[in-house]
Amino acid sequence: MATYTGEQIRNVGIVGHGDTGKTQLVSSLLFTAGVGNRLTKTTEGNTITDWDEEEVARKITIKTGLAHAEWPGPGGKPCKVNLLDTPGYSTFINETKSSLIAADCALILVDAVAGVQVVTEKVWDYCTEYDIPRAFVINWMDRELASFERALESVKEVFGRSVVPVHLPIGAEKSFRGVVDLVAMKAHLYDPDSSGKAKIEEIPADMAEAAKKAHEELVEMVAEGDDKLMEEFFEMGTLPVEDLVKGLRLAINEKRIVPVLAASGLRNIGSESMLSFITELFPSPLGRKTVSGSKEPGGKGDKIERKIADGEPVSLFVWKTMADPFSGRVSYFKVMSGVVKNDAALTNFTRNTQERLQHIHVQQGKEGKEIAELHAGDIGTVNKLKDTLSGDTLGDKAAEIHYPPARLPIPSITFAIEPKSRADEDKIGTSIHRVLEEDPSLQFSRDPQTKEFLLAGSGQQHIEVVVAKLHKRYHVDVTVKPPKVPYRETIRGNADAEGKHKKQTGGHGQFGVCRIKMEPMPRGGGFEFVNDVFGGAIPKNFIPSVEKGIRAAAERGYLAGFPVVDFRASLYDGKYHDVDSSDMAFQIAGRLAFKEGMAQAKPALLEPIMLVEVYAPDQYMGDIMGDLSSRRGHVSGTETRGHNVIVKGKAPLAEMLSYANTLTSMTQGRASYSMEFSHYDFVPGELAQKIIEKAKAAREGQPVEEEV
Ligand SMILES: Nc1nc2c(ncn2[C@@H]2O[C@H](COP(=O)(O)OP(=O)(O)OP(=O)(O)O)[C@@H](O)[C@H]2O)c(=O)[nH]1
Ligand SMILES: [Mg+2]
Repeated sequence: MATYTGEQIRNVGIVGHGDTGKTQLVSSLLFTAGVGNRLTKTTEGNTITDWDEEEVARKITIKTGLAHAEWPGPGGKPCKVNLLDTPGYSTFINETKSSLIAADCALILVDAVAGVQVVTEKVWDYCTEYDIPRAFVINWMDRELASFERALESVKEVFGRSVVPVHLPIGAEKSFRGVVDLVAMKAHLYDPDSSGKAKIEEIPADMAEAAKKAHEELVEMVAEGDDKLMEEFFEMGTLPVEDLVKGLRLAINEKRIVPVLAASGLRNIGSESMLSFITELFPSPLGRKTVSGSKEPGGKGDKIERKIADGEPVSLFVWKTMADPFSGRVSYFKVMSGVVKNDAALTNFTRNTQERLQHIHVQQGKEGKEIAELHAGDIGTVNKLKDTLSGDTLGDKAAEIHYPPARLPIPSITFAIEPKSRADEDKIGTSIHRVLEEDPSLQFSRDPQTKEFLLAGSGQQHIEVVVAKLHKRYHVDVTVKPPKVPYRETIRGNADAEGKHKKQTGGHGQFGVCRIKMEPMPRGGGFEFVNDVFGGAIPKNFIPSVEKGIRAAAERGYLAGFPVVDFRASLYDGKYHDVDSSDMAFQIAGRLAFKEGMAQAKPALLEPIMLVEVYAPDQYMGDIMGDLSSRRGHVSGTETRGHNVIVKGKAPLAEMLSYANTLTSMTQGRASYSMEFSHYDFVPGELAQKIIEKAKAAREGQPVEEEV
């Protein structure tokens, strides 16, 4: 395998709404660039990037697939194009967010019929968060009713005036056969046999006028950001191609211009033009010049700006982990600085351990190919690291740095899963942790009350995929129970409570007394413990015991078994005994004080409220709004997008568990929505009572917890 230096690399995130044809486009680009000997298709389940068996079975992308191809770049020099084929379904969009960290530019795919959809806006926001230059691809141009103009209009309406075409489609629907390159002002006409190869010709006469107008618009926008080019433009009324290319490259990198291309991935039309666009106009990883990290983990300590260059100390960021039951852990990393050699010994700064990178690879979908070294900016994989997980930074021991991991929303829906047999129960812990390594947006826990296994993710489908993986890879069978709402408890008032634990058994006794004040804290405040003990009423070493007791009791809940949050407990007095006091005695005292405090402090139930965005044709607006209100929701606003409308609002999760089905039947499947955790709010009184009663009934029959 050849190695490439930073300026020869393009790391392209392929992003967009579900089913806009990302995986198919990646297949076409790879095939056109000479990878593989035929055009693979998602419908046939044989693409390079959707290689996971769940992806093949469901025909959607679940994890980001990585592949690469070589294509000539500036001056005819070979470039390595790393393609990150990301998921587009809302349920799996956290994977997109966490892998986009590795990209330095992104192609946002837009359906030529539907225009901008809910995930289009989401991935745009991710690109903004990571500061990634981007371009749009109006894809599916071969489809019936495809309209470049309409899709472009919807993109412009949402993303503003920096959006400008660099390609115009030649023909549409069945007669879509190529694109006009508005930079070189040539037509690229594609083979009808899906080879992806194009003949370069003069612009067809019937498009000459439109192409000229679009070219002028592009030239003007490029010149606008650059005084020298502006002068040249005014003098000559146009720009020479070389200057236009240079200016456009700069404008894209500075995010002043967001170009628009046209394609049909399935018919393999537009692929050569797109590959050349990527290598000629998209930035290399060096386009960012530096990456920011911190001296200490978690963004703490001094900020460090590290140059993305081969001459710098080695540092890697691990953005993804795959757990293979046979070959073990595969870590996907980006070389942030320096040159990584095969067999390098590096420090994992996040976990403070040493790792040896035996066998570094470049990835072609599922296959890893060994490589001797990878330069700053490139993306690779390595097998069998001991302690390294997604989000970790590795590097030269002498030059510690920590790169920030992706910030993912907390998983919104919790399901109880039940092992089918004793053997399944024994294996569930270890196998699920492997699955969790691959997907940091999942959470696994055990309900302290009911002892149920709880799995939280972003939707039913997310959990189903985990269940299928458990079955196929690890032969663990579980059943999924209906989703649970992660309620919380809190207090609305203050309390002043005493916890007294006194027991005399035989010679040695147990003694501890504590007095605490409890008060509510703002939402999201969690739990705070304050030590206000003066004069040694409780010895120092027992103060953490009280805190531990309160914390444990709060975790178990008071009203209905849900964790108590957003309150402060201040320990201000107590009593002890020289002989009989112990850590355990004060833990119990803490727990008793907490219980008494809860009784006084007006306990209340909290429920998660979700941010909901629905995209639909405008005729459904009334139905969607009415339905949301009937779910105790509030509509905060609506926006129009051509013939579509976005309804934004908030609704309690408890009312939204089956929303996907309702929305599909309400709109004949023409709407999409996204849902994300917003905040916790009080459950209305009557409903709260029902939940509390239900929890009580569920707990009956459970073994009674011992007092110690
Ligand atoms: N007619 C036509 N169909 C296409 C085109 N691109 C993709 N498709 C079809 O659209 C469906 C989805 O294609 P994918 O490539 O899997 O879409 P995706 O964006 O990767 O989907 P997710 O990864 O699940 O978000 C498949 O049935 C494709 O055959 C295209 O350019 N034209
Ligand atoms: Mg896909």
